[in-house]
Amino acid sequence: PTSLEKLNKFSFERVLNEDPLTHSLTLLGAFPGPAADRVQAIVRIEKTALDPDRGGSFFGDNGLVKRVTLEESTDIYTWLFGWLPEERERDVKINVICPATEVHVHKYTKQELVMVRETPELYERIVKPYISAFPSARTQWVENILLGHSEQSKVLFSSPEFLILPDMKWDLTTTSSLYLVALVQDRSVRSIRDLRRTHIPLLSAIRREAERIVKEKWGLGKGTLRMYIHYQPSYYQFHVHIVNANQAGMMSMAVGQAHLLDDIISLLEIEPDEGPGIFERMTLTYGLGDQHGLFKAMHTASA
Ligand code: M7G
Repeated sequence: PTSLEKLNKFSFERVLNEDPLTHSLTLLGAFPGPAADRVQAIVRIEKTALDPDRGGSFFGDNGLVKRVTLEESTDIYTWLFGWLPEERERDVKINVICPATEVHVHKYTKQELVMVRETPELYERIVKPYISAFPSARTQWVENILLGHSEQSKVLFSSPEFLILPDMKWDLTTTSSLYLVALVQDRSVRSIRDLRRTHIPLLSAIRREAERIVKEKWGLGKGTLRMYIHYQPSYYQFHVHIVNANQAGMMSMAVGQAHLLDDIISLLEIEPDEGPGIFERMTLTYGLGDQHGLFKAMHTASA
């Protein structure tokens, strides 16, 4: 569905999630398929940010705010609801996944989080087999980028070891919400559990190149980036999130799930030369949604 005419064919089934913080709704429904069938789809609608260039245009004789209702007024504080004119540009951003699989439906359904403690033993017994059985189709998009089949023109840095390119979440222009991703070529590194001392040069190179790129392309200097790795990630092909340090409040930065690249490098630096690696020995604690493929097994087994 690439036009309003096609979007209007959406048959709504139910709300998967609602998030007042991001002003968004995630809907499940279907679009007509090629053979009079129905194709399951997820549509996420999000109110767009207000344009700072219009900061001076909200009030006044011909201001953007056309109507208000008073909610409350006490002492020096007042709050009201306001209506902007219908012709306001780009009110919402619409993201569509079609066809959407059951895995997508689970991923986008509002989830109850529980914290689980993954010991090295639970990793070996539950998580490692789960990662090994992960359908390769789900990381096809990474494979396409690594092989140079997709998003090639967007790649900002490329070496035999890794690529850096804009994350799908970024609008490619707003530097305050800059979001890049580094994708590692080595398919054997599935998650931070696989990192060893020998990976320090790779991780340091990602850090160095990311800092160089944002400086050269967007003038973002020292200390402007927050770089982290998810555990659990959604995709078990090693990658690093590279985000503007001032970008706040994203759920994907939650403590437990996001591990600073700097901390990981530092831990590897103190890893002994002999014996099992630090990430082989650590208990990793994280929040798991009740729709996650690991939820049942980990919730039952976790201490
Ligand atoms: P993650 O930690 O595995 O999972 O990160 P998350 O989605 O729960 O954060 C994967 C990252 O890759 C996310 O930041 C996605 O926005 C990003 N991403 C996902 N896809 C399917 C694409 C894509 O096709 N292109 C690009 N450039 N980024 C993607």
